[in-house]
Amino acid sequence: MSERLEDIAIAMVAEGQGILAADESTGTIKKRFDSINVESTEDSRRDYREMLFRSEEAMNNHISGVILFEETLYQKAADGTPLVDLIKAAGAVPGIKVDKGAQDLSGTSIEKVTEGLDGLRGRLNDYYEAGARFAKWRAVITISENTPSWNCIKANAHALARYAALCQEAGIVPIVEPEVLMDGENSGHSIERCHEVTEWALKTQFNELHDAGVNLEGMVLKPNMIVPGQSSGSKASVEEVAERTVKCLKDCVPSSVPGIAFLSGGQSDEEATAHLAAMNAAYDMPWKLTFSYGRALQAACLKAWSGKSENVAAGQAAFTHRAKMNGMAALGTWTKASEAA
Ligand code: 5MM
Repeated sequence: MSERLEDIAIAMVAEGQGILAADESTGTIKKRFDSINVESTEDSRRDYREMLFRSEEAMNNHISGVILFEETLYQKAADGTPLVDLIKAAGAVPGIKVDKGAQDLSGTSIEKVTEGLDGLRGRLNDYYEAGARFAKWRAVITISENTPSWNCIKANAHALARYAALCQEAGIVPIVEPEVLMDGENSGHSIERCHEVTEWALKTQFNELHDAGVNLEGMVLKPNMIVPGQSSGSKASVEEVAERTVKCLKDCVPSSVPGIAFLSGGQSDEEATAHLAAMNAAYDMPWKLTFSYGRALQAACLKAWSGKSENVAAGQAAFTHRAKMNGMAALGTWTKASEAA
């Protein structure tokens, strides 16, 4: 495969394919495993992820890249094959989460800033050696009565831009993920408010990327969709989510960016698929629009597996189904009837 940033970015958003976000940090994977009563150990985490990466139909046909947590990048399958090699053998690009998590932003009570820039240049070189060809850094922006603040938007956009420039210097494609969260207690978190805040965050983001000299053709954007907050009590139609999301992206994202891969952010599996499908079915866009889901690709699989080796085939079938549905959504061919088929 070509080592050019632009070619890697294009491969990450290949036609009808998307990115599997399997980069749950130790605390997050523990929470996921707690929900199925499985102890989170190095081996159980390895077994679970090996099951995903050995899902041949899903990996070969619908998954273009996999975001890994650092531990997984260096882990070996039960038979000694590096997990990274399983991903490469399926024709997918291995990637790595490089941020050190969202920490409290000083001077505010609920806002966060993502840390991890110190020593990043050296870590990126190590990750490249280990086979990673793209990276991910996620910032979180919280909507509440008094937030987000300009300080939060600006600090996160600046850190994301510095991260992206360092990645490109190391030959690694940055996924830039400024996530406007859909959770949180706030009845005023309407779809209009999400639209306004996402537009603010993305416009700031692209200014910062420009200032940092980031090559837009060698990156992938990972944004949230425009949806009402979970606690708002309101529901939006699939058509409204699609229309607002496409409008917001067209207003903010330069056409030189090759692809946009959404996060699912707490939407149900089927909602995340339906929204992506509606956008691709109804709009002409200058970039590829696909998925980079964590929960919406893995929830059914995790449940079907439940930590039992005899359930590996069932877990893989569940993962394959969601990967296939989202692959169709990326092509705009998914309908509700596809789920039953
Ligand atoms: C898989 O979850 C990722 C890691 O989260 P933590 O750092 O909190 O463990 C997460 O960043 C993920 O890559 C994206 O947010 C997309 O995941 P969802 O579940 O929102 O599609």
